[in-house]
Amino acid sequence: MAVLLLNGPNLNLLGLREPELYGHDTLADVENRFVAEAAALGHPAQCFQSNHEGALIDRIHAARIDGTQGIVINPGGLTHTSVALRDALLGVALPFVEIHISDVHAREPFRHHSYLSDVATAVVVGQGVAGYRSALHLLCARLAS
Ligand code: CA2
Repeated sequence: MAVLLLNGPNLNLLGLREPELYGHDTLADVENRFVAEAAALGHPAQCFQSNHEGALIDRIHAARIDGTQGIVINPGGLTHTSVALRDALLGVALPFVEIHISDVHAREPFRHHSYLSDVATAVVVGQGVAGYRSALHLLCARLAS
């Protein structure tokens, strides 16, 4: 059962800017660990990052027919704005876990609302990049249930 890691706008800057908020690991570090951890759990994994809402939506649509069984997604700032991303995830009807590196509830009020959380299998916030591993485990538990 293949899993997909999606990262949204600006997450390509991981490890390069704002380490106090997002840590020192790069996106490549996060993706490599995700693929290795997924393999250890018996799941092939693919990773995709884009700064473009439409490209993320296209990748979610492709997941419907490429064997993907579940998605871990950090939608970045689109979390707080995108009905279209919500519609895409609901449209493909794949289970997904939402992850945020920072504690969005301890930040600006506009980060407190997510267009995805109420339809997510689980939401992980504020664990730093270790949250990607937690999100993967939550997704795999859902896939095994
Ligand atoms: O905490 C998270 O993971 C966020 O999804 C990150 C988004 C932010 O808009 C959300 O409210 C919470 C921002 C991603 C920006 O990523 C950067 C990483 C390193 C340096 C600069 C930006």
